[in-house]
Amino acid sequence: ESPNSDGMTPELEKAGLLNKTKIAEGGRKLRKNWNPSWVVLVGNSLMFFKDPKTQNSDSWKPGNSCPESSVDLRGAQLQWANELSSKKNVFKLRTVTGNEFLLQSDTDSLIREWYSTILKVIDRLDKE
Ligand code: I3P
Repeated sequence: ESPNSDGMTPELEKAGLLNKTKIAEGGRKLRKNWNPSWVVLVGNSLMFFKDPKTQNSDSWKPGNSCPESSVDLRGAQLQWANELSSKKNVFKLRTVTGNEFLLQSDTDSLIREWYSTILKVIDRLDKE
């Protein structure tokens, strides 16, 4: 029996380490502060965990440690944003509430996978 067979626990779509900075909160611009973040995509949410060394892909499950922050992907917008940084492989995620994040990885294939996986979730939610 799979751990998700109760139909209550959303499926883990993807997890991994990305560089992250929040650049706006409720539409208000913030100062960049790049940090490595353990990113977990589960159900309709993208979750960010603080300490990559002490986190793993089970961390989002009930009873485990809380994410530093969590983003509802419903109505979110995703776009490549290399013009917003001196780093390569940067995309921007904007929530309906006007929070904006940049996510980045030096590994081309990895950042492309994240981009397409997040986009797939956003598109699925748009159709609901
Ligand atoms: C910022 C820091 C960021 C940089 C940002 C700088 O300086 O160097 O890494 O963003 O550039 O302002 P500080 O540490 O003094 O806040 P990138 O690495 O994404 O280029 P920006 O102001 O042009 O966004």
